[in-house]
Amino acid sequence: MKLKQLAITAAVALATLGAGIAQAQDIKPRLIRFGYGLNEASNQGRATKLFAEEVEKASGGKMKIRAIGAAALGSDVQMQQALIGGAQEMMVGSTATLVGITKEMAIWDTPFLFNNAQEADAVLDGPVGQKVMDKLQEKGLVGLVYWENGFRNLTNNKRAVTKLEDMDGIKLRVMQNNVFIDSFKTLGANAVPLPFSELFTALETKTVDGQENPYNTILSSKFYEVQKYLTVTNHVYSPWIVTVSKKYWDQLSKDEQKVLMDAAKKSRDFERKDTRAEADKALADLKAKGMQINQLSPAEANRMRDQLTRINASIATNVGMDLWKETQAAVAKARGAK
Ligand code: TK8
Repeated sequence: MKLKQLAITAAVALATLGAGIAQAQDIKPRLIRFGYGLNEASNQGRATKLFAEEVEKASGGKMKIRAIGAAALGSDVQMQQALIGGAQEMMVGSTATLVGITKEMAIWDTPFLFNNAQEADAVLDGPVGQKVMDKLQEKGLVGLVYWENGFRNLTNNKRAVTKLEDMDGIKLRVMQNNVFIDSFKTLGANAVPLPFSELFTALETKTVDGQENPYNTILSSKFYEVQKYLTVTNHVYSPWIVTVSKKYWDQLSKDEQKVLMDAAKKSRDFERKDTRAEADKALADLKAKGMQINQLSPAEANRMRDQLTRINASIATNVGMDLWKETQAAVAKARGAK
């Protein structure tokens, strides 16, 4: 009798313990490390924060985003490798830095591909944008949405660039991909590929004379502290892309995947609005910070454009002629739709 009772007590205790463990596992939230390159006080940081809040809310606290900015988890390229290997779950970064992994991403680096943000939204959120994004999967990444990095503009410390010839010999940091290197070589600059995380120091120590990025980034990364001249070139529209490690994605339930996807879409809509509002007043802000800003005359803008579009043929060859044509058709459609 006594022995039987003991056995029952032990069995009950064990069962309780087991249930306790199962419950603890249920409650323990999924921790998702989400890395990005810019500061917390940037359009990238603000949208990441919103994404984190949405994920936490929609999952009832079962999924938690640990946002880590300022490239503290590494440069774009390093984080991409960590995602592929499964050592990090999520990130947002430039499509341009993905070209080494998925060559089709170079389509977005085509100079003057989009005339305005509405064309970019239509093409990126449409079938062509999806097709390029889906190419990541075979390389171990899942793309969720495109955010706006924005139209890129030129800054440097040497001289005000008012004509093509002013680019001569300027040591210009570019993103690590051949389209950017070729673009700026074509313009006469000395193009130096560098990760974004090393850029401020490179400018400060005068390892390079200049760089190109959207107004928002020139502001949030405080490039105005180390750059005197800004030339409005709008030479290319840069997207950012939110990606998930495929190894991690495949472990998630359909519901969990949907939480991430829905939150990503909300963050995209927020981010584009926020970025555009900030960009609208950024020139005045940068001027107030002491930058000397100049527009190109229409004639000089055209000369630069002519020069830059010479690399189109090589982009088309690299991404494949079919994708090139589909993209051109999608842009034409977006342009006609207005
Ligand atoms: C941030 C970069 C940045 C990009 C660059 O990690 O490298 O110049 O514009 O936004 O992805």
